[in-house]
Amino acid sequence: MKSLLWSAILVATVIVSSCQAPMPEVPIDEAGLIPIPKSISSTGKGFLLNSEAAIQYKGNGNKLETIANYLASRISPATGFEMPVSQNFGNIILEQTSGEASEAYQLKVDENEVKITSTTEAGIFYGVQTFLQLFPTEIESSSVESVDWVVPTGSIQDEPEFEYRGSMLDVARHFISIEDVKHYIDQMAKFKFNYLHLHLTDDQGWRIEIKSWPKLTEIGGSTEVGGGKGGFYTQEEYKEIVVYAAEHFITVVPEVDMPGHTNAALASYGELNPGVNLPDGDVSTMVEGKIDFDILDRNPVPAELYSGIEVGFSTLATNKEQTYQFVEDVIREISEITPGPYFHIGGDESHVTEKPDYIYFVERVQELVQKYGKINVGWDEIATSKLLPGTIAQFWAEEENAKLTKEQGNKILMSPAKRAYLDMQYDSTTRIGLHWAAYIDLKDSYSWDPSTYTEGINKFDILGVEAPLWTETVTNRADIEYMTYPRLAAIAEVAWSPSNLRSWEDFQRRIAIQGKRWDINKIGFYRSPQVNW
Ligand code: TNX
Repeated sequence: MKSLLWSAILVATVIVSSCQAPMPEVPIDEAGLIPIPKSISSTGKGFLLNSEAAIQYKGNGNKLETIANYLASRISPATGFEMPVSQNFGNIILEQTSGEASEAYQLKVDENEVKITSTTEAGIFYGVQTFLQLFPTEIESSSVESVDWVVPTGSIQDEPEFEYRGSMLDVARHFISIEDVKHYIDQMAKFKFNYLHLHLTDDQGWRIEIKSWPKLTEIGGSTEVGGGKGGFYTQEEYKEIVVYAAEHFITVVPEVDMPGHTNAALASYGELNPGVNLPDGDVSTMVEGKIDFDILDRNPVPAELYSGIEVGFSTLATNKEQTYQFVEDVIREISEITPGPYFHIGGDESHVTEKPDYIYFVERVQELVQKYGKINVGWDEIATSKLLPGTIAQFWAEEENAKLTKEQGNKILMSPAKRAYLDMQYDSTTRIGLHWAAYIDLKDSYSWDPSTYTEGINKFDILGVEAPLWTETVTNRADIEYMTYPRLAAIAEVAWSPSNLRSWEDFQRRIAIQGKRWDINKIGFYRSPQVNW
């Protein structure tokens, strides 16, 4: 009996002491962190999260409580722990410190306590993402898992290389539901992206309610590539996306593509179409079967709705005042519901706009965007016109345009199609996607450096990096996920981490750990043969 008691005590002691000094699966500097932080130092022990764990937030920011609740909501489901949030106590501390505002954060984990500090709430949110990636992958589970929730100890100092880290969703070619956009935001946030660019209009669809021009969505929103029923966001729904994104420290950048890529608008309002060129002074009327060019010019017929995927055939009439009234109304209404600093005016592939008309249009529209308090962004072609100070050109195709941007003293957003386009096929067998720019497997999206990619363009000319997902061939959430992951994680690291810390071999190892998380999240990512998943 006595010996039985002793052995029970012995077993209990072993259990308790092994709980007190748990070892993590891997040390902190071998964890699967993406993007890789600027500096990591390991102290080689473990922090065991148990049912007593609590989150404490400190500081003045009014979003700190939201961040703390977010962290709790990411930990509770898999652990089953309650994770109370308060300003008074907790062994997981989120602290906003005073000092110059920066996205940098520090994360310190010791055996008893976890502390995340930053001078900004955004920085704390990034620290939270890093902390979550240090947990066993089962933390992603939506139901309770019996796992030792051990986090490796040590400290991390981190800050982003580029201030703009974005992805774009083309909701025009195929409409994307609010639920799918939110789901995309959830994933972006995990990799510390901070801008979501919404390509809201194109030849095949107009996706945002404009109250002063209601037919844009009534008619222009009624179809999509392939002839489906399309769709659009009401202004209230758009605001809902903006708020949801902001809760994840992501700023929405709305794009209205013009003067090309405008067939949906041209189908909604005939008067936006260029008329037939009038012979000088011709005021002939429609008599005896002859066309009245004057009337045709004032009232051109609406275009047909379009559901194909060719580009470059449409243009707004750049020589009519009515067009600028239209453009101003659109910019005003969208700017009013967009708290972020940027408004994207498109400007790509306007192949049927005469060059001087294009330049006149882009210059005039930039002024309108500024009038409503926003900073212009446009595809790289806009650099062929005079850019206003502060206007950003988004490099996708023409290096020459990137150079023109720099020469004008403006900054560049890097989205080289050969590396950053999420709609390119991985290889010739990929079931969807295009390949006009390149086949892009994971290594291609990872192994490039924005600061050296274009000759003559260096870090100081670059605002950041963005990965666009064009949706000509992408029709649902499964398609989105298949094209986006794992490549978006590579782009996240390209945008966040300094190039001297990046290594493809190490990324291969870390992305495989990320793949386990995606599996648990039921994200249907592409299992690139370049990785041992
Ligand atoms: C080019 S990228 C486009 C888009 C297409 C995309 C398809 C850019 C500014 N224009 O209109 O959707 O290629 O990859």
